[in-house]
Amino acid sequence: MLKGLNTKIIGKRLLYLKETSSTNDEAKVLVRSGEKEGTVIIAETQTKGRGRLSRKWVSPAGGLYLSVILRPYVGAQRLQFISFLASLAIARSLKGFTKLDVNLKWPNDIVIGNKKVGGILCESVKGAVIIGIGVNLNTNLAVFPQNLKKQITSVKFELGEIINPEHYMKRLFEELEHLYNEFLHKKDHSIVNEWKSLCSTLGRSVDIQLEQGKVRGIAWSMGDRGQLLLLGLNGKITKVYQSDVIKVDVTE
Ligand code: BT5
Repeated sequence: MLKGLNTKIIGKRLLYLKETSSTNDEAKVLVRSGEKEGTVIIAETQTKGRGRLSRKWVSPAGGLYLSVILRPYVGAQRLQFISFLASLAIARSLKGFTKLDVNLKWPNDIVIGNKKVGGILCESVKGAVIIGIGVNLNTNLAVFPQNLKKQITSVKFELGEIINPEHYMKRLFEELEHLYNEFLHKKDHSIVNEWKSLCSTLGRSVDIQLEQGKVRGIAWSMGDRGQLLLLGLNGKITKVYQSDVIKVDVTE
């Protein structure tokens, strides 16, 4: 139990693990056995941490790795939006807690400058949604593989000090629950507006890798489902949905 946690559901039940393959996999097992909404599974390290499309999430000690179980009872087409509210909750809580300049890279990266500090992996199982959250909180950058070191950072590195993970999690869960309630009350519009204000991708030139090939243009704005409105070289706007995206490279 987190001391002073001011939520009704999220984080009321916390399961701590020293090590696991992936907290999302643990959450899936719990969902299948009927676990209720709001339960959070946290691990100190993961041996098979996952990102989207089976990419690896490097999960050494010091980072925050957790999965939140939700049962939103909304139509399937709104489920995709949950990753936007989750990334916004991380950005809000990190900014509020550390005063660092935290931004969002479309569609689901939490960044400081142009370096990734956190990511989201949302998965649906049996009508439930599992929000997998990874944040490089007190991680030593030295332990990351060489190829990642240039593109990532940790809160500890940026702040020059360790932050208390329990205090941060309390803030995170409160922001997450607040935004989740807004989502349930169909206030997606205000979530998108705040996302846009923190989105460092907008106004930049991007190369977007889709399954069917690459699209190139300027990240113009976001639509009310979180989709990217891409201004192409031909002057036309294309809607890009996060579920179709393999990779986004900001080129300028
Ligand atoms: C993500 O995927 O960013 C989602 C990450 C979600 C991780 C959490 S941890 C708890 C829960 N349990 C899990 O198994 N997963 C979730 P994606 O957008 O596909 O980004 C993956 C890419 O991020 C990799 O290909 C690397 O380039 C980079 N990466 C890997 N580990 C990283 C780290 N610790 N910090 C920053 N970037 C990392």
